[in-house]
Amino acid sequence: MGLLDGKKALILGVANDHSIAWGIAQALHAEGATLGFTYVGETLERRVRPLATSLGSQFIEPCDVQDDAAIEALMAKVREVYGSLDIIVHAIGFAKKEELNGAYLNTTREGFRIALDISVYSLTAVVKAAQDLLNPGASILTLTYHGSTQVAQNYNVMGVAKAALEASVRYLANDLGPRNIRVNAISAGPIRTLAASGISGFRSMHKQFAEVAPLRRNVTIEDVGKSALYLCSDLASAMTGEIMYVDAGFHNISVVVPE
Ligand code: NAD
Ligand code: 0WE
Repeated sequence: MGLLDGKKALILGVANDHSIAWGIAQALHAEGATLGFTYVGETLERRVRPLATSLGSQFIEPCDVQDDAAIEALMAKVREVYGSLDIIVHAIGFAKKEELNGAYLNTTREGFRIALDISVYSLTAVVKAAQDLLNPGASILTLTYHGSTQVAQNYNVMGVAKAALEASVRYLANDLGPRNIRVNAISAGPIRTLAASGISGFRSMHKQFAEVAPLRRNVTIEDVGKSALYLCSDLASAMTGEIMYVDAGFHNISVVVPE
């Protein structure tokens, strides 16, 4: 008996086995969920296919969330193969690399548009396209970061995007609540994924995090997977519009006194 026996989940955002979406996929699979995956581009398809197959999934479809037609085509395929959905995991975020360095005030109009389109609007677009497929009791989950509410050096336009994403979670929760569909976000501590590689200063920030966080350690994709399982299951039946921190307690700390 699994917590998610008979549930059908669509996972957006697996790039490789370091991805947060992959940690979540493994946790949902372990409790009996049937999984479908999406990818962008042929390079990532070659990475995602074997991972999906290893969890018994045959649903692996392309979807660039910047493209409404691609989202529509994805949902048409979901309808054809699964008929309905119980879980959507949105683990997608992107800004141009130049925007994640230096002062926020140098953000370009185009850089702002791209970051908010891919990292924020995509959640609304996906939910909108999936609305007729969602079963009562369905759960939608996205990933955010504390740079939404407090300044994180260099996170810049992504911080603004995450603030808008968190607000989107509350509005979507209000829209879908009457159908008993829940929408939540996990705010994860820094994890060394593809999206974190090549960020200047990430290594030292990651190291410092473990020294300051109450649990004195970093967060893993398995940690996020377990919390995601809770939010996606009936255990969280009255939680919606919530931003749940999975950050070893870091966000509650203000001043640090060296030990
Ligand atoms: P990742 O690189 O493994 O995943 C990011 C995913 O976004 C990739 O699979 C990529 O293909 C996808 N993506 C980018 N542009 C896309 C597009 N146009 N269409 C469809 N997919 C697109 O990195 P991750 O760290 O696992 O990121 C997942 C989520 O977690 C992101 O929202 C990120 O902001 C968030 N997050 C990450 C951390 C961290 O420290 N790694 C912390 C908190 C929140
Ligand atoms: O949300 C994220 C990752 C965001 C991200 C990362 C990249 C790197 C490569 C979005 N777009 C891109 N585009 C690229 O070309 N995190 C929470 C991880 C992260 O990213 C940071 C962080 C942290 C933490 C960037 C600057 C400062 C801190």
